[in-house]
Amino acid sequence: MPANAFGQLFAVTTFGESHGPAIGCVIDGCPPGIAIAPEDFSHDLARRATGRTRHTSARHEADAVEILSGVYAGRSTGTPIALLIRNTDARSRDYAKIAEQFRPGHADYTYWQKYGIRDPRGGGRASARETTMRVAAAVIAKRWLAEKHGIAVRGCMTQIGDVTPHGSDRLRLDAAGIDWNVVAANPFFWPVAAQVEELEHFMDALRKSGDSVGARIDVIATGVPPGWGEPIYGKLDAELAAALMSINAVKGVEIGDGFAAVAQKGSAHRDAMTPQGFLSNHAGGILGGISSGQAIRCSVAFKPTSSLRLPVPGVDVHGNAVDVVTTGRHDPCVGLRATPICEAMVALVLMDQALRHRAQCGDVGAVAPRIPAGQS
Ligand code: EPS
Repeated sequence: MPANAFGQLFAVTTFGESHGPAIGCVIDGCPPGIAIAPEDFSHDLARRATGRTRHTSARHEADAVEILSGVYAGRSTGTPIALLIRNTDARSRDYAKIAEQFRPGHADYTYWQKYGIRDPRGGGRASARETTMRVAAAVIAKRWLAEKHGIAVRGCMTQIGDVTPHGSDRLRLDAAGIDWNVVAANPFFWPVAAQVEELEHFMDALRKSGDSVGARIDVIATGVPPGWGEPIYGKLDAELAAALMSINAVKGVEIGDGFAAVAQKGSAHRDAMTPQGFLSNHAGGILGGISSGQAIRCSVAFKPTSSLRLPVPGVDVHGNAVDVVTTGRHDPCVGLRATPICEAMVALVLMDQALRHRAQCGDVGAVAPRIPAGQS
């Protein structure tokens, strides 16, 4: 089965390559009546884009969205919404030298093995450029989730290399404790303002060294009502993990305490319930694959970028040993731009699950007792 589409009732298909004429998406199943204008996409697309700070790739795309269908008089009509963004700053000559080589750590080799052909320009379909359309589609999902349910999906960076936020235990990072104004005000989506200068130096030194580094992004969705998620094979956590894993360079996803749960005792991990609210949130807001009404917490691990100017032993398409050196405009930390992408994938999964819950269980309504979210 082709796999460039995901979601069942809010179904998003993306298309396009990094150096092709355009990238785009088609959203099928969008509820009618949602206000949508081209400028609504600008904020989140700019948060994700390259070329806005010296710490990301210097490629500068305008990322101007053209709405081709599905919107009339500023509102969604319920018909497929097609969005298009033209690529305007692709520099394919950067890839001439490595067009016949496989970059170690990159998808070049596996695409070649699978399809027997690949578009080497900018990594083609394997490029992080594709994530632009996920973020665009999620602008609509975020709006619907906020307006219908008061849901906020927000993320921040919680580790870069071995640097972690001062004064906060990642497992206890809760929505109430994060100053989202601080996150919005620095290019690292970092939750601690006092560390931003340290990160500037860290990134400058990294860029000069020619190397790259990994990162961790946390996403918190607040306001999700209990009941979303479809046991058994459409569990909310399973779909979140799959959606987040589908982002370029992701190597790990945790829900709630994730792998730290291995070392916990059951007496500590279970989230005590009181009529006034949950007393902790080790589960990350999901029990049995269904939202509990608590904040949904996901944590995502990004590997270091593989396109480096530092030489590495590799192989070319003819099977010869070569030294691979990648020049061009690459991100020393792809995780730096990943916060809006992770938010987007969480929002798209929630939107789809919301519509699916409404379709099957819309008549059930609110079931008593409903325990307040409590500790997020
Ligand atoms: C990318 C490599 C670079 C980045 C690109 C992602 O592409 P190019 O070599 O064409 O500049 O700039 O990111 C974007 C263009 C974007 O919009 O995210 C890669 O290999 O993934």
